Amino acid sequence: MFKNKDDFKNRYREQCMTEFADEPNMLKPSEQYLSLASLFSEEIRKMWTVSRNKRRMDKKIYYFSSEFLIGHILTQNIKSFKAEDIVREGLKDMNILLDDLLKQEKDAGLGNGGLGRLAACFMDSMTALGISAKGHSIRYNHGFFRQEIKNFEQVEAADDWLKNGYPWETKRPGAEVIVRFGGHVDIEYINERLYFNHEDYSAVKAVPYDVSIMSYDNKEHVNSLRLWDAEPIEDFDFMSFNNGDYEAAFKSEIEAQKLTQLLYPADNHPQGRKLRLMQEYFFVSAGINSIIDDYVTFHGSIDNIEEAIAVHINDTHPALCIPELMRVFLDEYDILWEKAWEMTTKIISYTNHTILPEALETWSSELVREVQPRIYMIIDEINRRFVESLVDKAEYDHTKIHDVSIIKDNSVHMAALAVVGSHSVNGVAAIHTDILKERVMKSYYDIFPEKFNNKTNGISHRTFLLNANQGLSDLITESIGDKWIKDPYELKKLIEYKEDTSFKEKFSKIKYQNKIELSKLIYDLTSYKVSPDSIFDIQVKRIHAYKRQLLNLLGIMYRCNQDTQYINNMEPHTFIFAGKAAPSYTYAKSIIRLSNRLAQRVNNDSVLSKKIKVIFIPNFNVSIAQRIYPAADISQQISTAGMEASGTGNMKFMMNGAVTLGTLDGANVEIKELVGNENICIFGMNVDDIAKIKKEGYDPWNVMEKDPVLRKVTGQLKAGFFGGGMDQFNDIYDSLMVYGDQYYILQDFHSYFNHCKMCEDSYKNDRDSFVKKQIHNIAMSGHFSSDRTIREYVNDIWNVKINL
Ligand code: 26Q
Repeated sequence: MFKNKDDFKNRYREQCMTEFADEPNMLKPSEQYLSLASLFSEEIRKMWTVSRNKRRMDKKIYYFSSEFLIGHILTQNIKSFKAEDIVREGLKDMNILLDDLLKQEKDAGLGNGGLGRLAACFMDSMTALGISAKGHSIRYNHGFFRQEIKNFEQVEAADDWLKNGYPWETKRPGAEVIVRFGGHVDIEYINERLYFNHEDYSAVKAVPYDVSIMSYDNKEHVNSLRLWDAEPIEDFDFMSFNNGDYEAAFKSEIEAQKLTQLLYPADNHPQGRKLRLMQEYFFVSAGINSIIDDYVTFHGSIDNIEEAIAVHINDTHPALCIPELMRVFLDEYDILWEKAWEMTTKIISYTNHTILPEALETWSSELVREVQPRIYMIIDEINRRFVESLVDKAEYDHTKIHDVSIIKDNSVHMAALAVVGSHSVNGVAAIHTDILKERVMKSYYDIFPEKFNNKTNGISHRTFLLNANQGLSDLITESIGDKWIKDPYELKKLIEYKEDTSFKEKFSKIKYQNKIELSKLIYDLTSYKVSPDSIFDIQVKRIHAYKRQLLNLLGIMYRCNQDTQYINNMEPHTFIFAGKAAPSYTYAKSIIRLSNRLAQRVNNDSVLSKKIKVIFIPNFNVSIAQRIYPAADISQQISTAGMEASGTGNMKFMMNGAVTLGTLDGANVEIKELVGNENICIFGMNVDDIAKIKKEGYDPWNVMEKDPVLRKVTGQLKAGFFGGGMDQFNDIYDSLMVYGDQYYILQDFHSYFNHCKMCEDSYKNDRDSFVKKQIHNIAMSGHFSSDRTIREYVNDIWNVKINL
């Protein structure tokens, strides 16, 4: 991209002049960043066109997801061009530090957590593997909220990521699409055919913004993420403007803008809001129509489209892709139902991310009809035909048919629609897929066993190892070469370094240095000082009852209630938490308050603070995550067995050399199988134990009353051990002692605590064996690269060839 350092300097200077009319060193850091980003962005645009033209005939993967948590991308883009050294040195000559500029980039926080970040990792891997892929989502004007901690509580602030412009997007007004809402459908019968006319609808203009996606050292291949924004259709109403009705002139604009204004901040606990359903239909309809338009323009007709594209839906949020494809085939291309259905199911595949009953999406039939009546009609007809296909089968009585219906009790069940309307249904970890087949989706599995398959999640090892942990990446490359960047299974070669003293020393030094860096960040963000000589024991993820941050907190409180001798014998231990609570989830917010209160209590106690520190890092996001994983010794993955579909944080920690302390849940099960029992710390009940105890009945009081310390700890939740008065954690206390401890926190407590001790002791007494475990985890982590996951999707579901 740049011939040499001077070439870079000239072009950067020029860019600064064009963007901000001043010399680089006269600009503010945010302006220096924007100039650098624009310089790369322009270069990428050139590659984009080349890449597109080269791959015109490829089968295309369209990945529909209501969330893409891409975070920041400048680092990645610089690396794609292998330009890091030139840029760093060139900027230095101008008295500018590259690292300062990198910090200026705002995270594109267009996602809640796991599901959204998975979509971003998949884009990275598809690009690295040379697959022609396009993501479709929403250009939320406000991404996931910024979390501040004030007076121990979470306070939400709006995320303004677009305020200074986003240099990585390209607006494409030429590709805009009209999306229709509301109205009613008139049916006409002409020449023995039915025609459906959608009348009195309101229309919104969907305008795409394409974000370029590049991957490491593969600048030949640029994919894109198409983010849809909503604009009013009517041109600016000059009449009312001139007549002085200023507000009316902007009204339609205000209405359209509402659609893409915000990302709903609830994961695994959606509320059935009309605007949310409209968002889903908005990006689905815009995306599907733009895909079909492109296809027909290029091929001259709609024929064989089902061979040339794959549309993947990331959970049920984009499940309206199914009726929308049907609508276009039937109403716009006059294709008969049977053929249209065959084409649709061949195109669509679906991933399920949850078994929590409260997280499964359902919408009231009235609402769906109100938002898009033609779409409702099509879902109704899909359901009618599906039910009809079962009626003749002897084993399907009324109850069974009702059980599997897409529409029942006046609501539309999106997971049912997704299963019936796709050719592939996958879970995200082996145990999760088994639970889908055996329990949650058993009645569909009985009907369509051939559709069900597992695709264990993965993470981009480029984002979470290469870019996040420079020290460790350099050590790995120095030891086994750099092939692991393209083939992560190469990491296995590190196994033999477990016996290499010099490697182990270097590894420990790097881990220590990463802990120093994280300590600095913690000091900046919380004003607490922590020691890099202590164990860094970390649980970072969304705050949710089933993830059991409370188990971790009770463990800390349990230690605090031991005698002085116990405390003095402890290995210094820093417990680190981070994660956001959905703004309406009061229990989760109480957990955040408890963490911060406990931090204040412990960190300021003259005895306890010598051995224990508790930290809550505010505003967990991709950038902060990349600084946390590299510094971890222990990774806590302690959900109630059967409830975490997969987890991906567990993989990010493992890849950076942390030992997992976890339950047999989600992908922990597969981590255990890979690294072996001696390199992981597994505790607590498994899925079968939970089923058994559920059946037999469980009384948390029995556990609590047998253990005086635990009794004291639960008492402290009520009596205010933390300052801030009594009763502030009543909801937490009640969840355990009044509402029957649904997540079996007390039942698992002793097993948890003993295993914490074992981890701690192995760190304290046999550091060499602990370091070996860490290295072993890194060596086996290649399997959890999303490159592996994408290869499986490609071979088993999408049926495309990899171009590398
Ligand atoms: C749905 C409707 C209305 C509003 C919001 C939502 C909504 C939004 C986000 C529902 C769920 C989500 C996110 C779910 C999620 O992140 N699930 C996680 O997915 C990961 C990737 O597969 C898994 O590793 C995690 O186990 C799973 O919890």
